[in-house]
Amino acid sequence: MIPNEKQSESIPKTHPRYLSLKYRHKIIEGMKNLVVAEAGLIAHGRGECFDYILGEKTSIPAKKAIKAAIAAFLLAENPVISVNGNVAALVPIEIVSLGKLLNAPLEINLFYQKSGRIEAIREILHKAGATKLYGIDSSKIVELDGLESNRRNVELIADADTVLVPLEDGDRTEALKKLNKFVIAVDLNPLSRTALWADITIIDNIIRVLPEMIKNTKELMKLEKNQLRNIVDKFNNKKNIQDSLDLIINYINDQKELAFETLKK
Ligand code: PTJ
Repeated sequence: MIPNEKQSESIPKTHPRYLSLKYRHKIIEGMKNLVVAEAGLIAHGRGECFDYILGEKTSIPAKKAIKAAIAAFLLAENPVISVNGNVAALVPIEIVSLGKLLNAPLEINLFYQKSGRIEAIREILHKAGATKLYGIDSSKIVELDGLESNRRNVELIADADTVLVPLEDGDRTEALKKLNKFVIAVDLNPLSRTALWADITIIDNIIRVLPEMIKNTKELMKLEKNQLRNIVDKFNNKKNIQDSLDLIINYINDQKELAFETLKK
C-alpha cells in the first residue's frame, strides 16, 4: 500500500467483494477520524451478515417499504432525518441530498458520545453539501421522555411528526412510538426491536436504500396528497417483515443446496 493511501483506495475494483470491502474501509476510516463509534464497526459487521443472507440486493419488500416511506415523508408536516456515525461515514452525500429533496432537516443524534465526534460528523456532512445541521447546539437540546440512553438528547426530533431512524439500537424507536411519532427505520435485521417497532421498516442496506429513496422522491413528488396517502395506507409493515424473513429462509435453503453440490465434488 502506498503510504497515506486510504485503505478503501487500495482495493482493486476487480476484487469479487469490492463493494463490501469499500464500505468496510469507509467505516474503518470513519472510526479513525471519530465519525464512527468503535461499536459502529461491530454494528456494521452485524449488518453485513444480514445483508449476506438477504442476497445483498434490494428485495421487493424493501422496494415497497421505500416507496411507502417516501410517500409518508412527503405527507409529513415536520419530518426529520436522524443521522448517526455509521450513516455519516457510509452515505454522507446521499443523506444530505435526500434531506434537501424532501425538505427534511438532518439532526445528528449519537448513542456513543465522545469529545470531537459531533464536530467530525458535522465536517463530513458539510463537505457533502449540508448547509444547516441540528442536534449540535447544546442550548437547544431537550430530553425525550422514556429514554435513558444518549439518544434521548434531541432538538427538532422532539416536535417532529415523522422521523427516519437509520441503523439504530432498539430503544429509541419504542420511545418515539410512545410519543406518537411516525417512525421509518432502515435496518438489515428484520428481528431487531427497531425493525419490529417502526411503522415502516426498510430491511436493506443503507448504501442501496438511499439512492432508491432519492429516485422514489423524484417520482412521488409529482403525486397528489390523496395518492400518497393511498400508498401509505396500503402498506402492511407486518406482512413486509414476514416476507423479508421468508426471503432469508429461501436464500439459506438455496445456498444449502449449492453448498451440498460443492461438497459432493
Ligand atoms: O454513531 P452512534 O454513536 O449513534 O452509534 C451507532 C451504532 C450503529 C453503533 C449504534 O446505533 C448501535 O450500536 O446500533 P446496533 O444496536 O448495533 O444496531 C444497528 C442495526 O443496524 C443492526 O440491527 C444492524 O444489523 C443494522 N445495520 C448495520 N449496518 C447496516 C445496518 N442496517 C442497514 N444498513 C447497514 N449498512
